[in-house]
This record gives sequence, structure tokens and C-alpha cells, in this order.
Amino acid sequence: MKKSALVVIDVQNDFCPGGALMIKNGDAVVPALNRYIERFKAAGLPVYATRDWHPEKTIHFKEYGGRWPAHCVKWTIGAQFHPGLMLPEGAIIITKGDGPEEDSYSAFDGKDPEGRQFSEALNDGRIDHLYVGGLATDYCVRQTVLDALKEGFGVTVLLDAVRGVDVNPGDSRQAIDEMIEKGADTTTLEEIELS
Ligand code: VGL
Ligand code: ZN
Repeated sequence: MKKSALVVIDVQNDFCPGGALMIKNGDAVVPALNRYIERFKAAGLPVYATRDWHPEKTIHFKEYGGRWPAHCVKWTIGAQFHPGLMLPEGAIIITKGDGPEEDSYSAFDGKDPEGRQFSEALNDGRIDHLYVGGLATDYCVRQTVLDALKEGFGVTVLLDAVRGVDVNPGDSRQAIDEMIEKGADTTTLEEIELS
């Protein structure tokens, strides 16, 4: 039997207020995600958590030709998960962006602790549907959702547990519209039904 998994995207200090690449109200996803985590735990379903995990020098950073200020440098406090995020025992960490030539946003470019590609880990776990929340709606969440759909996974975006960067106003709303248009469903804590 196939099953669902929760995917918590990049809930790291640098994307929260006070961080190097802070998202307005980024930390507002934390209590909502904790409730989703409880629901998935109670249903016996797996929880994945991705982390943006960059070297000091990477083409992803402005200083080396990219578009972002330095953020989520591996092993720094900014790269740690938000201290309020209650990841369950057995949560699987997916690490991405750790190559100096990598400028990617998707969890599908990441690897699990055994070095398996995310998609491979999901297939091994017989997971066919992803519930996706976290940061940022218009970058990592968007790219992860679009890649998941392309790879044939069912996807539900957790509307009350995502926040965006909005470099241009409306980017997050547009990203949500695009994800829906490409086949994603949406839900909230009030509506979710796990099977
Ligand atoms: C992200 C910008 C730069 C994200 C990562 O996690 O959405 N955004 N690096
Ligand atoms: Zn990054």
C-alpha cells in the first residue's frame, strides 16, 4: 500500500525574523507545522525535514555571482532548524545546496543521511503523496512541489504553514496559483483528512 508523508521545507533560523534572509513572519509556520507533525505522527506517517545547507563560498550567494546574501551556511546557528520546531524522533533530514556550484531550491536536489536522492528515499518508503509546508513559498516550496508533480507524486500544499520571500509583491500568491494549476491540492489544519 502506498502512503503519504509530511515534508517540512527549510524552517531554519536564517529564514526567520532576525536571520540573514529573513522572511516576514517566517516563524509563523512553526506552530502550524508542529500541529501537522502531531497529526502525521499519530497516523504513523513519516516526516521529512529539508535544510538549506550551503558552503561559505557558493555561486548561490551574491558575493560569488548569485542572488542571495549569505545564509544557511552549514554548521552555523543560522542553518539550524528554528528552535520551536518539534521534529519527531525518526524525522528524516534532507540536505540540499551543499555544493559550491549548486544554485538549486528543490528538495529533489537534496539527499537523505544515507546519500540517497530524495525521490529514491520516497520510492523506497513507498510514499506517493506529499504534504508540503515551510519556507519559502516562492522558492523552495514552489520548486519542490513542481518537481514532485513532475515526478508523479500527488501533492498537497499546506496553506496555513507556508510563507514567502516576496521579492516582488505577490510572488507567493502567484507561486500558489502556479502549483495549483500544475496539479497540486491545498489544505489547512481545519480541513486536512489523513488516510
Ligand atoms: C531558499 C532562497 C535561497 C528557500 C533558499 O529555502 O526557499 N530561498 N535559498
Ligand atoms: Zn539558499
